[in-house]
Amino acid sequence: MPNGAQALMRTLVDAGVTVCFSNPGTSEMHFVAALDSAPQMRAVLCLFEGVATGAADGYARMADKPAATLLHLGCGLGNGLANLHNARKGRVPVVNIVGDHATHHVKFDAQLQSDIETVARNVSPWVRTSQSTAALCRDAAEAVAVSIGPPGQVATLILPADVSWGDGGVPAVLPPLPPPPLQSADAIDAIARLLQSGGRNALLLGGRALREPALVAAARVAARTGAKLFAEVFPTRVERGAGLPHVERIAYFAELAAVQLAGLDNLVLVDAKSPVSFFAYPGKKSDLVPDGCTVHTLASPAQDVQRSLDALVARLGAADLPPALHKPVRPDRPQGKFTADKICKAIGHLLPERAIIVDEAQTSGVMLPMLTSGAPRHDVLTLTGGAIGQGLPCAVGAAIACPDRPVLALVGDGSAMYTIQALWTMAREQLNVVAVIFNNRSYAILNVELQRVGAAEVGAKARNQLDLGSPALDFVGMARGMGVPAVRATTTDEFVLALDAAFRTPGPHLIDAVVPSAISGLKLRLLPHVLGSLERLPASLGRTIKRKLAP
Ligand SMILES: Cc1ncc(C[n+]2csc(CCOP(=O)(O)OP(=O)(O)O)c2C)c(N)n1
Repeated sequence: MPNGAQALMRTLVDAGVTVCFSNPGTSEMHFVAALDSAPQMRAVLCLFEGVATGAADGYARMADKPAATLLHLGCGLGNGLANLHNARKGRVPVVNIVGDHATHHVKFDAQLQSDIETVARNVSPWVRTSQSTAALCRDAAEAVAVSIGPPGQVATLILPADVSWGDGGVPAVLPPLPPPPLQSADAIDAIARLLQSGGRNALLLGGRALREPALVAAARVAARTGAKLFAEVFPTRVERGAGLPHVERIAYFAELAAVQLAGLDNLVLVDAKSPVSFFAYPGKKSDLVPDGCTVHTLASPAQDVQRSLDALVARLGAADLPPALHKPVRPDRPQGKFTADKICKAIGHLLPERAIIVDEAQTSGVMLPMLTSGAPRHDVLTLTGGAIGQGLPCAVGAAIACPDRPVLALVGDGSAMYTIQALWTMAREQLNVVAVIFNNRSYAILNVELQRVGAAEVGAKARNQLDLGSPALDFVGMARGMGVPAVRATTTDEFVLALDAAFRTPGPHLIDAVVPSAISGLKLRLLPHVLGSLERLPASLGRTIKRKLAP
């Protein structure tokens, strides 16, 4: 008869959960011991819980199934919350196993005792403290099923130590997963009619609608009706590049998003949320849906996205229409002054086939979508919940999910420092990750935000809160100290050579790219014009932006 932990391990593996990103403590020791009873379970040690949770997020985005995390009580879970928040916003399945004190120990309120359920609830709609060894595996199977959804979500199973060590564990099987419902025929019919009505219409694609089959279906709808295709501002995973349909991402800056959406009569949501401004700003609207535009839902996150889109294509008689696809086109090798834009250009120039880009480049990545749109097909994973410190961990998970694909993590220096320990896991697991740190020695985006919120006075003390230059961060030293080969690039040539070499050599690499802030000084004042050059905006729209936003 297995103990609780051994039966739990079996249950997870049988349910398809075969990777566990762990940072354990004493209350999880039986779970740790049980790892050796399950050869199919890969256990990946992470040196901070935020790395474990971000890695589970990245893994599930690419593997299309959940990984487990193993976290130590309320404090360990709390350390992992920011990246669980990103997973929640991205509707990504994650199964947290959080150890707890043995049930008879709780009343003593020992040092690490805390209310774990309360910590979990903010990110995890499904939370359960398993009450007995006999019930444990049924709870675990339910957690996996709930996490898969759709919609994908975070499920948290709290595992008291005595439930884990108790005898009498009974492995359980995953309950049947009912197929997600299709949008009603009436609703699809109504959407087909309005798309053919001749107004200005658009589809807003999110979640699973940004994968190739859904993109192709959406592109057929666009070809038939003239509807525009938008993507959510921070997609969970978008498949893009040469040979795939193009979608314009809604801009982070609400001023620009408003211009993108201006004049729409109908906006059709496909596994996406109606667009809102990232933050509130004095005197500005939070809801980005323009006045006079009606919002419709073709597929909610709980519905079958692909079949709903296919039904719309069939209803429009568009199944045989050729979708508009991106042609293969790469930028030339960059030259001249070393800037963040040159890095994006070098990436467009060199990106290997089937790369996975984890984009936490912040201000430095503004030109990335444009400069990679015709690169060989690739996936982009973005900061779905805006909680920084996600890029390096997410790359760990993506590389474990797809060991045969190159992973490129693009990370701002400020963002990198939240979860820099991820480098150690990359080295230990010998993951094919190239990490590019945009070392602009600043929280540059916050300089922009300082302007945008209309703060009355900006003095030296305020500016100092956004400055990372003193002392300068040595990412080469940090990477080498954790076993990751690293180089510093201070010129465009050095960067291109370093990136090329890193892509050609297996295992992890870090490039500490010392670049000026992409948006500082003059550029800060010219920001609206810089925004105007974003991905594939028609010239007329660019002119409108300049008119509306010029300082
Ligand atoms: C968990 C969390 N803490 C703080 C923030 C606020 N924040 C947003 S961007 C940012 C700075 C990012 O700096 P960096 O990664 O260097 O990119 P840059 O702005 O320089 O392009 C901060 C601190 C956040 N979004 N999430």
